[in-house]
Amino acid sequence: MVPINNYFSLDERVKIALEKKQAVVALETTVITHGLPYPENIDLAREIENTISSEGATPATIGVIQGKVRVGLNQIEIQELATYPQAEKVSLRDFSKLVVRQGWGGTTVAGTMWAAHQVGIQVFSTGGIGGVHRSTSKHFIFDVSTDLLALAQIPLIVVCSGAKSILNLEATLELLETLAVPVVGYQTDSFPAFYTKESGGLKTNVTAANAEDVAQFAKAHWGLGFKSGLLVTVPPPDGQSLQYDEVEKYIEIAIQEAETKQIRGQAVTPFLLDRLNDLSQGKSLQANLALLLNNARIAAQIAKYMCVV
Ligand code: PSU
Ligand code: MN
Repeated sequence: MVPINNYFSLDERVKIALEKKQAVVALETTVITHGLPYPENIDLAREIENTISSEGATPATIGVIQGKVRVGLNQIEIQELATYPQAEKVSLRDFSKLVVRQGWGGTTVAGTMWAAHQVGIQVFSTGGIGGVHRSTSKHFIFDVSTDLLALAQIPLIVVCSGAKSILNLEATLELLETLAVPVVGYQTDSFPAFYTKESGGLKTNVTAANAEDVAQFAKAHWGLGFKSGLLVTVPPPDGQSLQYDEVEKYIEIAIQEAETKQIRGQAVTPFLLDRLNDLSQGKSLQANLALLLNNARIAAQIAKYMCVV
């Protein structure tokens, strides 16, 4: 484990769990600051942590609080972060700026992976990762999430429900292949599109039978000397998947709006997520909550198997 310096603040419960080599699951906070509306985001954060605890693992929600990279935010800190007016979106290149400026921010998948790895956490649960964007401009714009770079470089198991089809999912999967990131389908070989169990025939590169199987893939991957992460994709739970056509309609509207308003850079994903929440009038939110809880439960089980030597 990397020794913690002053830039980090490690919660005592998380520290003890890591020292005792117990299961810990990292959680991101961009979903709180830039992904979901308030106050649903706060309630959800609490429920996710409870789910992980009830599986016998320790949750470690990660964010930047007044210039400190905090691993294991408590409920008060999560509330403060969710309501902090200038909370930033923190990916890999943003940490140093926030540390120096004493800023506050929600960590993206990439940011959370990196902070989790610094303290020795191996498993991370989220909803959807960033990836290769569909074009939001008539001009060519090359918008690829740092999440993919992080998956290529940081040895962590990332449990998610694929990615929202606001992205070009086929290009995202191709790039994951190029970057040599194993994409492990949880009890399926279909790559999920967040709201839907399938994504027009896109496939994972291996199927895991259960949490123990996932842990074995990770141990083998790292035991062989590879340094990349593993992406574990869990389909949204039954009864929670939305109609593909309906979601597609909303996404096309949202992308069109992003183009008209010339939304660029870091603002693209939060803009699209926000419009999707509005256009689906809460339906997408319901599905979002259900899969986040489901992914957290499975991540906790995987984390427990990672502790078995
Ligand atoms: N996709 C979602 N919900 C999210 C995100 C993506 O369905 O909340 C967030 C995650 O934190 C992810 C980030 O890491 O957006 C990706 O942003 P970008 O595309 O700017 O890298
Ligand atoms: Mn981007």
